[in-house]
Amino acid sequence: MTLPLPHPALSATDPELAALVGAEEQLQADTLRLIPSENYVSRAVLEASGTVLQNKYSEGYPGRRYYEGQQNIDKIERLAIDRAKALFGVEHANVQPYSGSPANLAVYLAFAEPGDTVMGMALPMGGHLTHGWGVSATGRWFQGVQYGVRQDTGLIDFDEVRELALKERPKIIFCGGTALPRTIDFPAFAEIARESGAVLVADVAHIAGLIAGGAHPSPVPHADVISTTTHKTLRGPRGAMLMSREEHAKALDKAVFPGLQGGPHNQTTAAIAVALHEAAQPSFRDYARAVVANARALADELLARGFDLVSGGTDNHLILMDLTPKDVPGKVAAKALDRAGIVVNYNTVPYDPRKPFDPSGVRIGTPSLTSRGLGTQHMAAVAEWIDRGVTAAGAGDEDALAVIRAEVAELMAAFPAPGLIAQ
Ligand code: DSN
Repeated sequence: MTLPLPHPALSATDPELAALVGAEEQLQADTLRLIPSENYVSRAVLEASGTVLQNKYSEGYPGRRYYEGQQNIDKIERLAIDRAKALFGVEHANVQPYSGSPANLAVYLAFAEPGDTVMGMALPMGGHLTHGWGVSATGRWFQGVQYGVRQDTGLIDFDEVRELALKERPKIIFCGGTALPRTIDFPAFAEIARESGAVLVADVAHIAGLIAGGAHPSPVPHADVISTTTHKTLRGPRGAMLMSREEHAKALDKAVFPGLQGGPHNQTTAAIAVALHEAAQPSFRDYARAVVANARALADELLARGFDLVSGGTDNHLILMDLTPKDVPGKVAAKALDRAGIVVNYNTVPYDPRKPFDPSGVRIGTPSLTSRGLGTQHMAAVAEWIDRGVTAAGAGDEDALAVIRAEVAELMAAFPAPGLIAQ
């Protein structure tokens, strides 16, 4: 099928919007998408998220709704719940959070009171806004105590985390984040949470697909609560889930609804169910392993080209590059790479002397390119393009960026993107 995909009703009703959707389809097809939190969903997931389920209000939970006409919706939500429980091996799953930030807010509502101390990784160290960072509601309404990584290794120092937890006695400890290239040691966090009397929340948004596919250790049974988005490595729609042992089920459910949200987005619930079904297939285990193999190969190729990688490499899907030695600011590099058809995001690195809106680093990852079928044999070319792109960014060489863009488009044309082809 050639792009743009046919959207006959949309094109007839709103050609302006249809053209923009078509342009985005073309962009996603032509570019090398390296943002580690993005992916390509299947056509099945896209179809499920664009159905008449959109039309239905369903406040409450299956069998306990405040609206009638739930004959099908209850079954859909139960299917999503059962599939999440089976895939991750958990006793309880709530599939209603609208996205990762609301899911994490629900955890606060379930286990803490405003003003309580909570602990998480600092945002510039690789954590997430909702883990108690100052500008977030979680840092304004709670006392956010933040841990980081060691400057010399780029790794979490568990002695420091323990010391901080025992001193501050947080109600909640978050582990996980948005720019962590290394395996998260869930047992070590669980021990600290037990010693300090905190609820341990594993925010596995980035690595949920790797966990489901057996390519990263599971937080089960170490974490009290598992929070995740569904659209990153898990390759589902934009949404989120909270999972736990049965003992926390009621508190979490009450926090999501009626505590924080109204009616669940049933079209998203359906698409989550489809994504969980896909993630339970043997081929998804191959995918998860390939994501990690590609990231490791790409990291090696970048190191060979003199790039400075935070923590020296990666164990997962993500690579954080400190471009200070290349003398090119992260934002300048990211914008130049975008012009070269390579989509990344600029990012702070631990102990970054620069500001978050103009930081030293660039964050990349392999979930999307792996979904298109690129393998370790392609990572030298990807690293080479990044290297040439960063050099061109520093030199202001637009011609060089245009050459890279053409080369990238040629390779991507040979690897059609899931969701953008007829299946
Ligand atoms: N925005 C997500 C990411 O890119 O990692 C985290 O919320």
